[in-house]
Amino acid sequence: MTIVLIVVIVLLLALLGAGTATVVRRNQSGLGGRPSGPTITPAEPQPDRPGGTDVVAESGEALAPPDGRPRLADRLGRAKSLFGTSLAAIRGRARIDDATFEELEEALLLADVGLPLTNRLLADLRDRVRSGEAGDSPTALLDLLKSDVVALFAGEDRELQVASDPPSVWLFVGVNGVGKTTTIGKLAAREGASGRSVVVAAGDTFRAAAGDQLAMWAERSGADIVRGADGADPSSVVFDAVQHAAARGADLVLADTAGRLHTKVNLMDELRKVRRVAARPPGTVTEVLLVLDATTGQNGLVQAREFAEAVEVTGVVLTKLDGTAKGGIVCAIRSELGLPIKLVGLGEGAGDLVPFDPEEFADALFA
Ligand SMILES: Nc1nc2c(ncn2[C@@H]2O[C@H](COP(=O)(O)OP(=O)(O)O)[C@@H](O)[C@H]2O)c(=O)[nH]1
Ligand SMILES: [Mg+2]
Repeated sequence: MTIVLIVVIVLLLALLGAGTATVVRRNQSGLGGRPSGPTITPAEPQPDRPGGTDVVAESGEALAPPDGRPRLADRLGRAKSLFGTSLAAIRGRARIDDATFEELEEALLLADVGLPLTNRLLADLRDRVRSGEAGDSPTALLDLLKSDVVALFAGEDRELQVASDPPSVWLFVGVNGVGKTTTIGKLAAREGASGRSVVVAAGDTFRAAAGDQLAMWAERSGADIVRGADGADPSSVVFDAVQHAAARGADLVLADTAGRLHTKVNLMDELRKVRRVAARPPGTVTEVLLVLDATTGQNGLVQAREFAEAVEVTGVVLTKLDGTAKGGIVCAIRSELGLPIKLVGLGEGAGDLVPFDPEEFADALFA
């Protein structure tokens, strides 16, 4: 009797599964001739990766080990030089007066700190100057400003969370071109190298090339990829990825999503659905990371609010900080959105993603 029941259940499960994850492929990225169901490409065994640390990026350079990661200070070239020039002028002044504050205001606005935060920072500095904290030294004034900048990020939890019961799902949201897929690729490499087994979910089924791009990153980092046909329901792809992760005991599902749909309402509805489905047991959504492009400056803040309202965003990944002269956007994001900045993108390579470190950031800008 029990055996009959088990057989019936197994048959039922097999039938249910047939509608979704139909094909399990090995050793190919699923390009060309794909059937309409989601495709799962298990990771290649990585014989050349004892310990899983020696991943080679496309450019051929080895992934930076955790202690050899790129430093914010080295990659903030443009932002540093713009802000640095303004600061040098202020430091060169003989005393603190109205003109000093005007110059500082201009420097902060130029760096994209944004008007509300600039006003707050300056008001605080004026108070502190009045109470004699800076003496009459512009350099001491800048030191106070630097400590205010660091204090902006105090108390934020920048740790990426995992559930006690795997698989954990990290969902990536944000408009087209901000760097979602690239960030997932970098993280798949990083998490894989630190010993976690990773499944990436190609949830951007709106753009034909998005799945191929993710497949390339998955292959490089040794992660499994689950993808659907172009135009497939992204939530079913993410659902299949979670099932696949659970079945093979993987720790982490990194889920890509579309950044554009026919309408914004469609997109937000879709993201809410993806989030709901990803959170079904055995999956636990522990991170919803909003990816923002630092080079879009204040415009990014408007998009950010829309995404934050639609899905419970747990943190921000700020990409392309290497490509902007306006490093102050980091401060604006923190103060306007109240979200922790968890990761920063400093380039296109697999190793170019670092945890955000406020002290290092301030040191670099105020150097
Ligand atoms: N310089 C730089 N380029 C980046 C960074 N992150 C992503 N990109 C590039 O931005 C472009 C769009 O990235 P993609 O991941 O496709 O964006 P998505 O549409 O949000 O998935 C690609 O050319 C990436 O190589 C970064 O931190 N620095
Ligand atoms: Mg993408």
